[in-house]
Parts: sequence; C-alpha cells; structure tokens
Amino acid sequence: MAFSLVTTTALVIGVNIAPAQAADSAAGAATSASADVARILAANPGSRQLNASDVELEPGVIMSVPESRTADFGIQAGTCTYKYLCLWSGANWTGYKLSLTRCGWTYLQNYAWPNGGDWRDKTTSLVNNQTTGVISHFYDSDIYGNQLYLGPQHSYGYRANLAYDTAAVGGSWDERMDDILVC
Ligand SMILES: [Ca+2]
Repeated sequence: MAFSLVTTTALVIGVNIAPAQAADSAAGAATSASADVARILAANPGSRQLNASDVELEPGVIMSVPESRTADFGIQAGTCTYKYLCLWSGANWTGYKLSLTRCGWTYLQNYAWPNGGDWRDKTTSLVNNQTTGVISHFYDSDIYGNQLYLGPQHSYGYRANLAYDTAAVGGSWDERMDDILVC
C-alpha cells in the first residue's frame, strides 16, 4: 500500500523526493545493519540484541552483522575480542561473524543463518584470539555423523582464506566447518 501511495502522489510531491532519498542514502548502512539484526533475532529464538551490530545467540556465542568496509583493513587487533574464537563467512574477515568463548564443543547447526539454514558450511576465515597457546580444533561432519578433522588453530593465530588451507582429511577447509572444539 505504501508504494502505491507514493506512486500516485509522486507527481504532486516530486520536488521533495530527491532530498529525502539523499538523507536515506546517508543512513543506508545503519538501516541495512538493523534489518540484518532483526533477521538474526527472528531466526534464533531466545537470542538478544547487544548493540547495533551484535546479537547474543546464547551465553558465550555472539553473531555480528557484516561490517561496513570500503577497503580491506587486513588483520587488526580488536577484530576478534580477546578470549574469543571468531569465524567469518567471507574471506579476509568479512561477512557475518560468529564469536565463541565457551570451551568444549560448539555445533554450528545450533546457530541459524538470517536467510535460512545455519552456520554449517559457512566459514571462510577465522581468528583465534583466546589466551595465548590455546588450540581450537575444527571438524566437518559428514552425512553419517562422522567428524572429519579439518585441523587446528592455536591462539593467537588466524586464517585469512580457508580455500587455501589444506584439511587433514584432504581438500580445503573452506565452507566445510560444522563442529568445533573451541578450547
Ligand atoms: Ca560440513
């Protein structure tokens, strides 16, 4: 209804449309992030919003919307909060982020993706910023429930593009990760 109203009145108020669109464009990134946050909240019952970009899915598990970046800043301190293991859906720490700080097993099937599905087979880059020397172990769960070992990552350490990392079971790590022994 809103669109048809705009269409039928466009000729009348046309002179006012351009400034309004310019204002919307300036706030575009924030609007997109809030819509993303809303989708994450809806897809993960029981989750709660922490701030403009972060949603706590459950204690120790935080999902963040993609950061607005116009350039590759490379790896920076603070990209992954200290004492967390962070996963990104894109290469070079882009896309959605999942931050994990609980030891023991994390099963990515428990965390829903905004547009359907879940965090399995999504991870393409990561940072391990847990306390120094802590090692995380990553697995690909096959259709029979067997855990195929991708490999380890010690802290502090990172992998910028899992497509270039060879898994212990063969192939690359990229978009395969399902189960994680965080620490
Ligand atoms: Ca998998």
